[in-house]
Amino acid sequence: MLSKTMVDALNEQIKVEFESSNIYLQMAAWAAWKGYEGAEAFLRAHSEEERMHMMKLFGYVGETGSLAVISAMEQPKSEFDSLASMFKQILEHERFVTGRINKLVELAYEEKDYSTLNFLQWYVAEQHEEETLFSSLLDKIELIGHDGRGLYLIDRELGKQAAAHAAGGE
Ligand code: OFO
Repeated sequence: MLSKTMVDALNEQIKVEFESSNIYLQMAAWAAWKGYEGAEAFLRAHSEEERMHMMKLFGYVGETGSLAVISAMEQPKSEFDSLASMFKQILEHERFVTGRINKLVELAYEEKDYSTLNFLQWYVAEQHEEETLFSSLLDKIELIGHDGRGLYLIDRELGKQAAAHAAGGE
């Protein structure tokens, strides 16, 4: 049985993951609107991944006999200056999510809630992976993606990553 503080914190994280999914879906719409097909596919896939992160939490809260609660969500931003600035915002957002996961881990330690601590390890590893992915993509965009040809290459790379992701099934 989880403490009320822990259930509230996990429900808050359900909101964060759901919002992340919406943020990336809205970004996919912007990318499609601007003609970045690769970025659109990449962001759609990432939006699905965030939904899976949310569902994992939703499942865990339910399994422990507590009530998962879906809260009202912030409307995501729908316009961006450029692909580079959008990816900068993604990296910042992922750093924010890492901070939230770290707070949950601290709470689980404080409460000696070893089940939740174990459950959260998956998110700790996932955040490390995502920050690494987005910071390397941002480096590439900043290196080659500012003119038409560079943007074309970046968009193609994002499309390849989305296809590899779909083939890998994760
Ligand atoms: Fe991309 O963040 Fe979920 O966990």
